[in-house]
Amino acid sequence: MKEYTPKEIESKWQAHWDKTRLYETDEDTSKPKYYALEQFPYPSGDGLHMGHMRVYSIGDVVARFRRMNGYRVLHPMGADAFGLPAENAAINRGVNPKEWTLKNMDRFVKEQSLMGVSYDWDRYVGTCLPEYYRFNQWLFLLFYERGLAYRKQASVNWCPTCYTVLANEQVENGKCWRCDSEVTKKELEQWFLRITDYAERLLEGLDRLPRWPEKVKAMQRNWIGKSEGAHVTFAIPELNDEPVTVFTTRPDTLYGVTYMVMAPEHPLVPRLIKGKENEEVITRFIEKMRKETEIERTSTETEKVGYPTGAYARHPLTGEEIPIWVANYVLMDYGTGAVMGVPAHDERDFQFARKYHLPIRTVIQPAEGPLPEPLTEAYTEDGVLLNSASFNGMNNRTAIGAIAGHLAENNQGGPTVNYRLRDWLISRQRYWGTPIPMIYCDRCGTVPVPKEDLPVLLPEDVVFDGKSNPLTTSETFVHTSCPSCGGQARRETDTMDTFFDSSWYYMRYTDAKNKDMPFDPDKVNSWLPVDEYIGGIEHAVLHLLYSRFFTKVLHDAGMVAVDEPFNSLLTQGMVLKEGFKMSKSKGNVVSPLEIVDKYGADTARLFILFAAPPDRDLDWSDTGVEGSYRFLNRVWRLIGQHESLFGRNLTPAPEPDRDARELHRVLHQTIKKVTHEIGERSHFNTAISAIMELVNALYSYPEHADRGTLREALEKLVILLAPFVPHITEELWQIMGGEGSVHAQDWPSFDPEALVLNEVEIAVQINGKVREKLVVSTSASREEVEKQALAQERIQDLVDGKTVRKVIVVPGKLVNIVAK
Ligand code: ANZ
Ligand code: ZN
Repeated sequence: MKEYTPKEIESKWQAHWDKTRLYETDEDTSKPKYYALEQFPYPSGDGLHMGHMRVYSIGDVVARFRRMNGYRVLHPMGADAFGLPAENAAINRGVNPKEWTLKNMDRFVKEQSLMGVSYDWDRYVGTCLPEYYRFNQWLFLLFYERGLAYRKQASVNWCPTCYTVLANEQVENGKCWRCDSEVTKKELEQWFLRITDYAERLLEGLDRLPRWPEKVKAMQRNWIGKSEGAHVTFAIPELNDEPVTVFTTRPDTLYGVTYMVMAPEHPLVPRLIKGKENEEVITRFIEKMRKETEIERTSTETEKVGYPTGAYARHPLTGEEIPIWVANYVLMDYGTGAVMGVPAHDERDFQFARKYHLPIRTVIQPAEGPLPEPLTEAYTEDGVLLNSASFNGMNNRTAIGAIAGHLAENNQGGPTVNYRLRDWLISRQRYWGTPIPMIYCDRCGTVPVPKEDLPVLLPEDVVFDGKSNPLTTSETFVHTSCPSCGGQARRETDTMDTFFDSSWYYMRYTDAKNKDMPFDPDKVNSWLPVDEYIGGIEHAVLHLLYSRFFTKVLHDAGMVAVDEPFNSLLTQGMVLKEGFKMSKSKGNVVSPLEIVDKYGADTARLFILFAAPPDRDLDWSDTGVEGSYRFLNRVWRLIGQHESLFGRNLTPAPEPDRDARELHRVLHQTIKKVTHEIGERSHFNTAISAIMELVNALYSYPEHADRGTLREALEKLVILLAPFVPHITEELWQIMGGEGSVHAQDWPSFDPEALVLNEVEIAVQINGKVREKLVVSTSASREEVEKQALAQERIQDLVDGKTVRKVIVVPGKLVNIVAK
């Protein structure tokens, strides 16, 4: 047989698969469905990196394995193609963002194809294409109709370098997630999606996802940040008893409240300070606070700063009047923007009270006895109530419910739940995104673009100066007519956060060419939920939370039957080189294409899958790559050695010899292991090592043993390897005279009986001396074993002329014949 030439083989089969449409999605609904999905890439200017190669290799094994197991499989690919880099290329190098992106998308498709991944390219989705983004607009209008999209003036996170607004999720330690610039605050009219309406359902749904990593679920729970507590309403006597409500997780400490603190931006503050001593100071303080980020204000290193407003609030239970302060550490957009100060039992309040000489009143003490007076630190543990009127002596945990209940009965508040989750700010002042389909008319106000007028196309007559939103520079775009009154009107110039695009692309794949709707509900329901979603841990909060939110909204709108999109989630580990993440800055990048060029895609895939389980980090190793290449050559030669077996009709012997029976056992043990490791555990590395052992067994199979059994094992070997290394196996399958494509074969099933070790070699002794070896069935009775032993020619010769006095059988070990 000729030599193994991966380059030749791989391009040949890739072209052939394309031509025969081998990976077209099977729509035969009599089969069970399987949706295998890898996160689609952002088509950067650099092409595929090793991380991409790893995800696609994993996804491809999953998809191929399921197809061979009789599933109809959806395995699509696309490009997450809107976003800043295209626009920055436009600003810095004067290139057209659309051309730049389309070129990169093309490059990604080519490079993904070189890996031999089994995508159905007919369902390709590019989010920057009008045929896709028109449905972003369609969905935005659906959210708007359902009261889930709204516009409000908001103090927003602003990146002065990217010149755009960032969602809270995109601010990391006070810095822009993209460019690392210090994020500032800015007041703007912005579009939001009301994700907070879904906070509870987003939380509850996590409990129904047993096949998600615990770590990811914990990150989402933390982000949603549910906190159970109470609202407490105080009255402000000088404002005619106007109510002001605080949120607390500790209503049990209510009798220990000695002051109240409001966020500087709280709407009541200007009225409270009017004409008072601190009016000017506080007004300046408010201005300053508006510019600071949440992180700056709440960091533990930030000094707590406050001012008394000069106004008072009446305590709902004691009637006592307590001073109202403003301070930096109270945030306007958490809870109600106002808190009750309990210095005796809250660390932060204790510091604040010490600094500003506010009274400290103990209302909880340990069961063992009183706390020191004055307190030296806040007592934050559990205990029993004191100084709390009729609640004295009550355990504080019980008091939480009792006091909250008491407040509710008297219309002074009551139990409530608060979430850290904020509404999702989707407005971006950038060009390369989906225009928000809204129109502003002086007469009619905010008017949605009618669905039949979609898409609102991105204009091309724009200026990229890096200083303003390019959309505002297009006269043809900005000026329009009102859909309602026909008068002159202005278009919204904000575009959508690109996370909007990726929140539903996996639904679009199920009906990628639909021109009337984002997708047909029947089609989406025929495939969702995704059975295995493979991607990076960096999307644990943003993308996965937004996608879950979209699915729930579309479920409520009757467009999708499920309300959780991803049944199982596999977060792949990083690709390292010498212990460090591969990165341009570290200079340790290995290019996937170079490896493919040198060894072939099969070697690259095999190495990546063999080197580590998918959720672990993988250390790149050149010797490991060479080892994979050598293994494929070994398989190639193995088939070559036995080429003569394949031209004819050769089946296993009806009564196979012992070596054949052993090979049969090893083969079935391998089938069992590989099936389990891929199908149940996604441990592709251990599946591959099992196959390697089978190859060893095939190499040591003796020449005299049954050829039919060997041939069968070689065929099964090639089938078992097919999901990992699709090209070489297709070539070998053809050489072996296999019918059709190896990738269309049924996955081998294993015979549990074949796994049983059913023969054993025992020693035959005469008077304690080993004289012969004998293979017997493990199920043979003592009598049978004795009979067989005595029937051996050599034994008969040796006992000839003697009398057999006794025969001792030790099952599975030996037969001892006592003869005199
Ligand atoms: C009184 C109290 C007494 C509190 C005590 C705690 C301990 P989590 O668990 O994060 O929800 N708080 C409420 N709104 C706030 C805001 N806008 N800015 C800053 N702090 C705020 O925390 C809830 C607690 O954080 C609330 O319970 C409130 O302080 C404070 F011994 O009320 B607590
Ligand atoms: Zn109008």
